[in-house]
Amino acid sequence: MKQIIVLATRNKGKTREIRELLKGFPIDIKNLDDFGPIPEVIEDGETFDDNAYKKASFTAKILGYPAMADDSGLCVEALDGAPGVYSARYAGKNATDADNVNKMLDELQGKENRNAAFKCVISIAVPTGAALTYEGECKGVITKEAFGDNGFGYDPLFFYPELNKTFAQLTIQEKGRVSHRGKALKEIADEIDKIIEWIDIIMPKFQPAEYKEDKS
Ligand code: ITT
Repeated sequence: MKQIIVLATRNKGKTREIRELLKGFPIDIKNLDDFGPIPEVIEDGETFDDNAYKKASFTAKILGYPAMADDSGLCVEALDGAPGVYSARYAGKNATDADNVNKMLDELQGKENRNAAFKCVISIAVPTGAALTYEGECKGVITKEAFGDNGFGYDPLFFYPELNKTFAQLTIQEKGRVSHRGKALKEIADEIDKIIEWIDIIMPKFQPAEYKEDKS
């Protein structure tokens, strides 16, 4: 039987990439949509680690299954590392990808240094709160306009010099071979057997209460 792991994300782009890069492994990846409504996690951590752990452990605790969460973002040198953990909300609370892309282009207007890095932390947690952490990083350059239609988020602005394309001009498989998320997922794929064994040992086992006959 495959090990069930719940993917604790509402982001469709992340979901597509994680499912693609972990396909063929002995895990059954469920979505949050496979369950009823569950409370929103408060993502108020100051680091990718904090937020990835919050999302994974909260979901595991609420649903009673092991959960995997990805916290990621774009860190831009000329913006002192911003938007970082605030990447999803860079242009405001309900910002779309296009809003964020436009804000980034505005903020970098006239800036010479366009170096940036995508960072990703993936946490796998069980309901007791125990967790494993994986990380990946990818360096690139922010373009002066958007190129490409694939991917999501800031992909149309993230130029990857080694392939001479933006991430939005790569296929999901090409991006996965070099991206921050792809690197973290490669580590997970490399030790998937150990992870499944760890989950098996550490998952709380259900013990029915003993029935005691009342002899009084
Ligand atoms: P969940 O918390 O539900 O997973 P989210 O979109 O809010 O979804 P994050 O808080 O981790 O997730 O923010 C990640 C943001 O960083 C994401 O919305 C994009 O704007 C950006 N980002 C992360 N990885 C990216 C990638 O591979 N390509 C483009 N943009 C990316």
